[in-house]
Amino acid sequence: KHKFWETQPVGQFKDIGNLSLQEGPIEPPTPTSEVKQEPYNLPGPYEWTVCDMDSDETCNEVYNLLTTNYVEDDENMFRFNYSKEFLRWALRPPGYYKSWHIGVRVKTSKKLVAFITGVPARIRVRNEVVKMAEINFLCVHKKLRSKRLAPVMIKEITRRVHLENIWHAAYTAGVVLPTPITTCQYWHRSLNPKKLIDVGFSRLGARMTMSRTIKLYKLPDSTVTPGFRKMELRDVPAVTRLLRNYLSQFVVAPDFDEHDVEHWLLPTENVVDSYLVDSPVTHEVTDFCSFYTLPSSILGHQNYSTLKAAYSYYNVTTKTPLLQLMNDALIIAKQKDYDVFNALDVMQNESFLKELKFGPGDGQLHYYLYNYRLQNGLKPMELGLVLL
Ligand code: NHW
Ligand code: EN5
Repeated sequence: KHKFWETQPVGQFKDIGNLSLQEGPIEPPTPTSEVKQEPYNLPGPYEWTVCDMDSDETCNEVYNLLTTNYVEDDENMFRFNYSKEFLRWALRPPGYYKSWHIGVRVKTSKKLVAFITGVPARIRVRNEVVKMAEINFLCVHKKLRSKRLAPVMIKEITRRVHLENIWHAAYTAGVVLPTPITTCQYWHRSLNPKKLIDVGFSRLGARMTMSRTIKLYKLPDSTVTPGFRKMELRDVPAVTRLLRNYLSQFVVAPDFDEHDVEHWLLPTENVVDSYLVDSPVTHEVTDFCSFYTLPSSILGHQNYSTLKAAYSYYNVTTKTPLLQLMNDALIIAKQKDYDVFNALDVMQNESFLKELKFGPGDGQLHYYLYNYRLQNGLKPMELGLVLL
């Protein structure tokens, strides 16, 4: 059934529930000198290219490939539209390797037709911090699908990760592969219900009118938590302490240091937004919330071409109720003209989703580890990792 994935060091469906298999690495590392030194062969018409995301021209090519060929919902009404600034942010964290930004071009025309990326991360699994690659943005042009290009691309990025003496990876997908460590549900909070209904993102509920729906999703004009403000550079040490302490309770979570927090959480316009509670009494940072910006193209609509979506990222509370903090995040997103606020049922998100009028979407997100076995699956609430 899975001709490629059956050959890879990942949990296999036949092994589910087999208690004789130990947790941890599936295959041992080898000396990097024994890693295959030449790239895998592509079919004749294609060649490998390293995509230099510092170059505006290359960044444009990657953006155009993804904007026309990346992930769609199951009814092909929406397609992720990661911005160029977002791609630059996502692909250049501390310690990134340019060689992990892999493109495939047509030899004759040099047209970019496929892409896959990795970025380095330290991910804690139970008590062990494991060096991993986070794999994302796997994309094959629509006209080149089902030609088994994806397995070659996955093997090639695996080889380049191994060359850096890294032997594990984390990734997410909307499709089921061997085998998820957990399966998360997408939830959606309408901010601009009229537009969402107009474009087919959501439907008018039973016994609901448009004006009742608009009233249902109304939010205050300004945030309510005293001391709520945007995160600044000077907050990096305090936010790092808060976040490290908070993430320590989850079975799988990133091991963020101050450099990581500066990169991943310091606000970048239209990419990532972070807010915190700076206690008016003690001037301590007690709570923190963040979301990233990922619009979707609306496919074939008369009046609208993009849906502006915020995605819940990392949220930590020590003093403010999580419900109130997230309501303030919704208020900010509404002020900034987002149409919808999305979240997964990871970490403690379940505690606010229903009360803040999020509804379950039709999409799921499966989380995977490469070359690392977890004995039992996790519950989404045991997962402290959000991939972009
Ligand atoms: S998930 C988003 C993936 N991208 C999209 O869905 C965009 C639209 N679709 C496409 O571009 C986030 C194509 O359909 C793709 C497949 C390219 C998806 N992950 O070439 P073939 C990520 O980027 C398997 C993994 O003929 P295609 C995470 C499939 O099961 N495998 O298909 C990426 C089959 O194998 P099987 C996937 O439709 C994580 C084989 O590909 C997959 O033309 C990557 C068929 O290949 C997916 N999303 O192209 C893994 N979708 O065994 C990283 C399909 O079943 C692993 N397949 O026969 C770790 C590596 C690093 C390790 C380091 C130590
Ligand atoms: C890894 N980085 O299916 C990314 N999105 O629910 C790769 N549905 O937006 C993995 N179909 O339910 C990506 N509206 C996997 C996700 C792929 C994209 C995807 C889903 C997630 C989605 C929307 C639109 C559905 C359109 C028709 C959806 C309902 C919203 C409604 C609002 C009011 C309260 C109830 C829910």
